[in-house]
Amino acid sequence: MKEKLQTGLMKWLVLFLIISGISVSIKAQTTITLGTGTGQSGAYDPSPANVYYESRHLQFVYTKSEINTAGVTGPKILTAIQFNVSEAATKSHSNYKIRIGHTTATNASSHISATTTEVYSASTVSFSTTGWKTFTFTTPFTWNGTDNILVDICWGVNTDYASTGQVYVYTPDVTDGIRTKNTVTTNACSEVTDTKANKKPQAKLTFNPIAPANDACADAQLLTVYGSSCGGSTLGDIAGATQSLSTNPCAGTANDDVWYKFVALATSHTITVVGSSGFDAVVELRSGACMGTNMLCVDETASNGTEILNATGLTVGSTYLVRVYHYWSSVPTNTTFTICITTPAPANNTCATAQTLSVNSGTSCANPTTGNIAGATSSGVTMTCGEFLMLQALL
Ligand SMILES: [Ca+2]
Ligand SMILES: [Ca+2]
Repeated sequence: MKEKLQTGLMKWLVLFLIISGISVSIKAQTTITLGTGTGQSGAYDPSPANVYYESRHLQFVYTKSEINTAGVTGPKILTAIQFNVSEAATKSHSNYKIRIGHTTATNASSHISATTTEVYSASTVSFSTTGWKTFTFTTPFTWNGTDNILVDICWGVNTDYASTGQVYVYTPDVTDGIRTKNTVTTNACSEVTDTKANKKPQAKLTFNPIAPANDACADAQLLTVYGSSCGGSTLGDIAGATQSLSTNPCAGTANDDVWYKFVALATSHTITVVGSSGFDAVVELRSGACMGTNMLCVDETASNGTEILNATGLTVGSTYLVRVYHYWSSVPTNTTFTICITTPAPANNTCATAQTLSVNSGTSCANPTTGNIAGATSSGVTMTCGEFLMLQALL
């Protein structure tokens, strides 16, 4: 009870620190800014905002190297892109499409024929105000972390044109920073780009972590069940995980749960989860097929604590589910933990607690007793049977 009270107080203290603005966690989502300076793309030159041509097909590249330098390493999910509008466009864009692909090209010196994913499309887009304009992708792009990122934008055919719509570009100019195909009465989206300029748009890219392999119950990771001691903990990570169950019978907010499963070797097992610094683990045991039925929850410690779930009443040979998540809705500074399943010693593990057997009255065993050595440890008796006799025979 006292421990629970302390844990509760600790959680409220952490909540107070968060509300007070004293950050104890960081968002897993990361936004980086690429390019600096006050150079502009030009009234007629290609840019995501310009409306001088009724239709345009643009290509430009953000390199792995510059993304890494800005603090992001892949693989990651690219979820949004922003451009910094320096001069508003006085006409709107029709049928605006943003497509993203992998490329080994480091600039837009040649047309890039990479496979792309259409991440955003809209029948009308307006760059009518200055400042950062955000495009949140309806289909996020999974960046492999090794290639450069091709941004391929097209629109048209617009109903009108004007020599307006500029964005801030890398300053000084980047050689072959952007390329375009310009058309007036036909749509350029599938046209090969044929004109290049040294005006690479500044951008903000937003990345999310890739979901862990065991994010969904159906992909629960099978854990080894050890004997009396842990033969090796499994490292878990909730980075990028999302909520699997709409209702949560345990404490906290399960918006980042990951799943494990194990086959019971005994009627009791001990599940030990140790959270890293900042990680406040909640552990749940569930039975049955996915998502299963709640059997037990444990949340006795706060950040960096050890949670011990004592599972009892298990059926030997049955598969059970274990769900682990961070107590708070925010993403912890460290998203990892370790998990290990061990087996408590059986009741008759020692000579002093030897089990009394029923003696069958006849010559047949009508009333057998089931035994289980899972979790049993050596009682220190000198070996006189089995392997010892086998050794003698070999000698
Ligand atoms: Ca999940
Ligand atoms: Ca906890």
